[in-house]
Parts: sequence; structure tokens; C-alpha cells
Amino acid sequence: MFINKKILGKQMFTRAIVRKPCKAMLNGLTSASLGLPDYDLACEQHQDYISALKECGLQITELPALESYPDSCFVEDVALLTPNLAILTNPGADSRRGETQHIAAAVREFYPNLEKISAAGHVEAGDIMMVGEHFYIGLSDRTDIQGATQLIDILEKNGMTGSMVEMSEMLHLKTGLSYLENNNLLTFGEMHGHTEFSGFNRIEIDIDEAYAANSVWINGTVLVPEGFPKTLNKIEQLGYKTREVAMSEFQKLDGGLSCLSLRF
Ligand code: CIR
Repeated sequence: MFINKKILGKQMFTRAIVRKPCKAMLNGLTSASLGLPDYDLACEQHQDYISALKECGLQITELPALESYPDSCFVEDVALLTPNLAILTNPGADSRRGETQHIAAAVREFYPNLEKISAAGHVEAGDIMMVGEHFYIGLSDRTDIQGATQLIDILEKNGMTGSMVEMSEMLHLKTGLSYLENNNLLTFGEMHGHTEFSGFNRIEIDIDEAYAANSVWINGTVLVPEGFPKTLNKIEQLGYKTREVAMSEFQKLDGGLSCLSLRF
């Protein structure tokens, strides 16, 4: 089995799984009113995203486009990869449920024994934020109590912990939260004042830069969506190296930076 390295108490990532966007992404789920994505530009942005992951030291497994699932490039939602355990989720969105069977083979290459959330419950891993060996699980329209309960049981059987987070305003938990290690947490909207996160050094994201609340720490570098200068500056003030990534075509489908990869 693949074992991650832990340096200075932080999880260092060595690999990522991504999936090429499909042409059917134009029919992807969205609540945004930003127009239809431009497929060619999305592919270009996806290639630059892969370059950014490589710059952070990750080896990439790039899966082919899956035309039968418009949202399938958002691989983060269909599996949770922890250092020693992988769990296939059961997405709350009907149109995304079948994506798990397509990610399974790629994940199994690195984690021979897969756990999974069974049909009684729903989880999308965009609702899961990893902080060391603890996993915060947002109860959203896509992740329910039954799914979160199953997930916590699996985590506990494997020496980790999980807790549920009430939420009502966002698609996924990490739409409004990003853990940048060193106790630093980007927070937006309802997440900022949430009692669950009062022990963190919370960095509040301005409403006009809400999309940048989904930024990603990878091995000391923070990937930040392009075009959000106040957030970029706040992250740099904390001492992080940053790398901007253009995300306009994925933002049109409510997809953020974390959604486009499974990092482990
Ligand atoms: C969806 O609604 O499922 C996709 N259009 C966007 C998924 C974004 N994923 C994430 O936030 N983890």
C-alpha cells in the first residue's frame, strides 16, 4: 500500500488523481449565473491546474473524460483519501452517483482495500475537511446525517475521528472553508462565526472574493484561484508561497480548486 510521508506533523502529499473535463460539462449542475463554460478554455485551465500540482511536487494520474457524467472532472467529491484508508462516497446528487464506480479502479491502484458509504446515506467529499487525523463533515444538501454517521464509524475503526458541521448557505463545506495547516483557516460567510472553528486562526474572506475561500494547501504552497487579490495578499501575509490558477470555466459550475483533484 502507498504510505504518505509526514513531515513536521503535516501531511505531505505525493500524488493526485484528476479527470479531464468532458464536453458534456456544459450540462453540469450549477447554481451560478455565470453562463456556459467554454470547453476548450476549461481544458486549457485544467492543464494549467495539473502543472500547478506538479510544481507542488505531485505525481499525477490523469483519468480520461467521462462523457456520461457532466460533473465528473470534480473528482474530489467521489472519494475520501486519507493517509492509510480510502473511502468511496455516495454522492447526494443523483446525476453524480455513478461517478464512484469509475474512480474506484484508479483509487484501488494505491489503496487495495476500499471502504464505501452505502446507499442508506449520502456523502460528497467536498463536504469533508481534513485537519490532521480529524475530519469535519458538513451536513449540506449533498451530505446527510446517515452518510456522515457511516463515515465517522469507518474513520473511528481506523484510528481517526470525524464530527458533523451544521451548515445552510453553501454547496459544500469547503466552498467556504480551507485549512492551510499551521492552524490557519480561510473562512467565508456562515463558516467564519461557526463555533466549531473558533480554535483556529480564522482568516475571513471578503464577500466579493467568496470564491477564493476554496484555496488549497499543498506541501507548503497555497493554490489560489486567479483574480482575487485581497485573498492572495492575506495568504501571502501569512508567509505562504502562492500559485494562482485560472478557474473561470469551473466557477461557472460551482467548482472550486479543491474539487478538481484527489490529493494523497
Ligand atoms: C456539482 O454541483 O456537483 C458540481 N457542478 C460542482 C462540484 C464542486 N465540488 C466541490 O465543491 N467539491
